[in-house]
Amino acid sequence: MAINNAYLNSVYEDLAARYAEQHEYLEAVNEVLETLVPVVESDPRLEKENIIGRIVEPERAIIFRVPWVDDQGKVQVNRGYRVQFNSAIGPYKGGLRFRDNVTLGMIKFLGFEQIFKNALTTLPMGGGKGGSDFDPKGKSDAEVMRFCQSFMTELFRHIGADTDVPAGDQGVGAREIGYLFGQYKRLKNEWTGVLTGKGLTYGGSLARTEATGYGLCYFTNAYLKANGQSFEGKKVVVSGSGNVAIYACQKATQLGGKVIAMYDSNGYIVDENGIDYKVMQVIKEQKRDRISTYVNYVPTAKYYEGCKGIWTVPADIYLPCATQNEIDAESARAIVANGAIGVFEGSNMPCTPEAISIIKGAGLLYSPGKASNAGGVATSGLEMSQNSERLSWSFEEVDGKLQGIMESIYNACADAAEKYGMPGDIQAGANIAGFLKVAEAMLAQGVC
Ligand code: NDP
Ligand code: 2IT
Repeated sequence: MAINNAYLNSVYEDLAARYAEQHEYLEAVNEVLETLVPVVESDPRLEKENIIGRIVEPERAIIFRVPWVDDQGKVQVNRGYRVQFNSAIGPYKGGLRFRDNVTLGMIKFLGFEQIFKNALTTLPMGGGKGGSDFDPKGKSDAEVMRFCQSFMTELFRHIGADTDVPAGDQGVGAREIGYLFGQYKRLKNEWTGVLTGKGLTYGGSLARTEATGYGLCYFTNAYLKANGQSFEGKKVVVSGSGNVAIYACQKATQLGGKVIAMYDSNGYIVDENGIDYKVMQVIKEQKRDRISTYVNYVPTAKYYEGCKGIWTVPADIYLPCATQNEIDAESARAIVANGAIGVFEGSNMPCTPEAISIIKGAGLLYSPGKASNAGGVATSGLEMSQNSERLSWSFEEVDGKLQGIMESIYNACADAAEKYGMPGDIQAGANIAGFLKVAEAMLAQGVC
């Protein structure tokens, strides 16, 4: 659908013609530009200085070959990416995704989202993202290590504690960050906080592992509270069973909710007694196994093959925490039919544009990932601060700061929505509040 402003529409149409195959990137750009109409109309500098035309193009995109040797002695080749999207407010910052479906267009969508998310945290971080079409699933530790060493052997020349600070995302957890950090240190002969999500023995921050899932629940709690609701006694569906999902499950439970369903890419489990995040930690973090094995630990749970059915499980609160476009129009209709209170995004862009319209159109609460999942990168920012001052803060200190940041992000989104005439629209508020900070910095820095 055309964007209701000639300038915004022409920027979008130009991108759509140029990058037709990068559909996730175009989806992410369209979603932001649609909500910026009142902002562009109220500030002529944005068009005059072509801020929109500049912000949608990455400052730099690096694509490289990643050769590595598998356990059979065969040479494998993957593609590596780092998109350094915007450095107006701080060094590029954002995760690395290792999954077989990774493309340049996917990394560009994630990097673009990261610009606004990082701005919302109030910490000085620009936007970036990277990754590879290498999937650690089913690989041995030695294969993952050789891959990570090869990946970093190229990436190291482009990053640095004050230049670009990668972290984890899908397929990149503590193990991968460890191997990447070891290789960076060896190549540079320098110990710096060049990656976040590090282990606690070498500069990692307490609460970073939990941060995205906890942050999602802190944000959701603030949003629910503003609408006279809470997690107390509510049924919750959490999609995914990785880093974000596991700690969303823990925190939602601590806040009084009951998580009754979760999935991985093969299928979903349902347990009306509440899912035990500790069992999920054992299955996913220790054994790297499939969610179907949950029923062996907890016999009251049931396993269903395939993912889509999870959205038909009746619940009050839906927390998508797996991947992009996991909620389509049909799933959104099921959520609405279930009488849900709202959908609060833990993953990046989990709802298709049609799904968002259906959810918002039915009057449900809706928060976009760039606001509600910002706790991960915010805590990465806190890890950078601790590395710079050569100190480690306690779990309580980091967790307390995280909670404060998530509440302030909710307030910033609500305030921006109100100010631009869309009260209660947290989606528009997130885009506008994130955009304004970056745009002001770009205007101040001239044409660059
Ligand atoms: P993980 O790799 O730890 O977990 C990903 C989970 O999603 C796994 O359970 C995986 O299943 C599932 N999944 C992936 N693709 C699909 C699919 N197509 N259909 C169904 N399930 C799928 O990643 P994270 O938990 O770190 O990331 C989850 C989401 O949160 C991503 O969108 C990420 O960008 C976002 N995010 C992550 C942050 C972080 O700090 N880690 C911060 C902010 C956002 P399987 O095991 O079968 O692959
Ligand atoms: O999408 C995200 O915000 C992340 N994967 C976390 C990025 C980070 O730098 O901690």
